[in-house]
Amino acid sequence: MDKKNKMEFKKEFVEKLKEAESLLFFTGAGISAESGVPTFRGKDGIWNKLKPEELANFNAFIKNPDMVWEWYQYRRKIVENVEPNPGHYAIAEFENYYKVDVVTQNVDNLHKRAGSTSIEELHGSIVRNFCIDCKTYYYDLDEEFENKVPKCKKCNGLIRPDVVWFGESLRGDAYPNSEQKAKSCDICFVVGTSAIVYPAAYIPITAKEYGAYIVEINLEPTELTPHINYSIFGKSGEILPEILRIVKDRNHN
Ligand code: BJW
Ligand code: ZN
Repeated sequence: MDKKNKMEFKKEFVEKLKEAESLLFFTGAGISAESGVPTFRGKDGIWNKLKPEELANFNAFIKNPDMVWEWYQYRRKIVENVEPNPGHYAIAEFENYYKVDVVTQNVDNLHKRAGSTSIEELHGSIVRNFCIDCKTYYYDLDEEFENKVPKCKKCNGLIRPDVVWFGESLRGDAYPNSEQKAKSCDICFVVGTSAIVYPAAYIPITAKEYGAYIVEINLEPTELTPHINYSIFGKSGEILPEILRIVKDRNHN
């Protein structure tokens, strides 16, 4: 991009970037949209056609495990066949300049594949599965399980994806760890999320309560927009590399 096409950012934000030592990126499905992973809500969201209550909860799985399994296999295939985009890569590269934490609601593993090293996956990961009875973890399950839910080799229990469904608590320490990171960051970027799912959406609210400067990057306003210090509307895969460029220019000139 030549000089005259450089994006312009609010002065106050550029100053905050200069002073900051730690950045938190709170991300949602929108950051992976430019990789070709569908979002949940909005005009191109997968929940325009499919209802979350029929798929993303434990009762739906027990009622129709093969159908729910098949849906996750379909989505697993999508994420295996796409690549991280410039937004994911920019976040990873910020680690050359700041302490960086990623708190993601995504289950697609793309932050890790892009090279980020500190990642909390609030809603689990589609690359892992576990037995609902004995909790044994399973990773690469054979193609034979495309349309039929696999059974546990140890106890014959049903195997499910290790994602967090509605009504389920977030696993392990993912939430308290994320909350800790929210409390200590200087700038919290809220990227590509409708911010309507809780408790995840408390993360940027907590960051603000603890004094962070909050920057939202989204195609459109969200529930959180009234609480944001600086909203940047556009594609995260274009905006994040431009923000990184400011930091790089400053460090290299
Ligand atoms: C771009 C872009 C580009 C596009 N660039 N931007 C009433 C009030 C409050 C809470 C509740 C309530 N009733 C129930 C609850 C609790 C419930 C909840 O929050 N519900 C609300 C929806 C009302 N929460 C839960 O159940 C959670 N657990 C819980 O509360 O436990 C306690 C408990 C225990 C026991 C009993 C009861 C409670 C668990 C939530 C789990 C969410 N799981 C999912 C599915 C994961 C598995 C899977 O992948 O299938 O997580 S739901 C789905 O939504 C997924 C996402 O992580 C999550 C958030 O979605 P996200 O990422 O924001 O995506 P979208 O599509 O909504 O938005 C995309 C955005 O990107 C848009 O804004 C676009 O504009 C933007 N965009 N392209 C930049 N290129
Ligand atoms: Zn088992």
